Amino acid sequence: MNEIKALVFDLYGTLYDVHSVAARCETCYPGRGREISAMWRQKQIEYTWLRSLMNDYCDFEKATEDALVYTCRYLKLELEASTQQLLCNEYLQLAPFPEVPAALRRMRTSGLPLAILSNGSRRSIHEVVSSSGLEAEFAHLISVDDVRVFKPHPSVYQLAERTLRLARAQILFVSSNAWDAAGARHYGYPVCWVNRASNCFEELGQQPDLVVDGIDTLARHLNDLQTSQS
Ligand code: LAC
Repeated sequence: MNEIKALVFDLYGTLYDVHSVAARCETCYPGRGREISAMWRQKQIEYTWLRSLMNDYCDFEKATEDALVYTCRYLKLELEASTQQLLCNEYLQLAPFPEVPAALRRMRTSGLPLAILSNGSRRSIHEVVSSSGLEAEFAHLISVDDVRVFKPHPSVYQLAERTLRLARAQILFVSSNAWDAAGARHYGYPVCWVNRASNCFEELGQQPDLVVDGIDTLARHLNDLQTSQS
């Protein structure tokens, strides 16, 4: 942890709240919003894993759309084309978690380059980050589009190392998705797991180096680390 020269963040669920789409789901399907958004997210992740195993890459928007279609069919809800488009668009305008903007600013002004490494397509990462006004905080927005496979495939984690031109031991990888944190740790990054909901970690033979309850706690931790080194 003492050698950290850059921070690389996961996007969905780590910096941005994917369940902010629940409100929109609720307006389309009253009483079912949370159920739809939870299953939609789970299916979206499953489809990225399955596509990777099948060696049949599609971009994240397509996986997201397919997951919504499946979810509505499973729950026996009619999905009109206009609703499909409305809900999928919501994924391009996710809200950051409340503590994120100030915590990112604090970390960036302390001199550490910040980047995002996400399963999102170039377009979706760019749209989410710019619609929340946080673009200036990041030195790099890195998409799996460049390798056409999804996390936790090692070639995705390698993208950050290459882009930042740093050794993996110098990059702190930050994710609230425990499976992603395990994948990054297996690749060789020091890892911070953002555990907002007091969940248990995955049983994948890896453990995070640091566990925090929010990005603001990570910013404080890094500040303390820098102060103790100076
Ligand atoms: C991402 C997903 C894994 O942003 O949350 O890559």
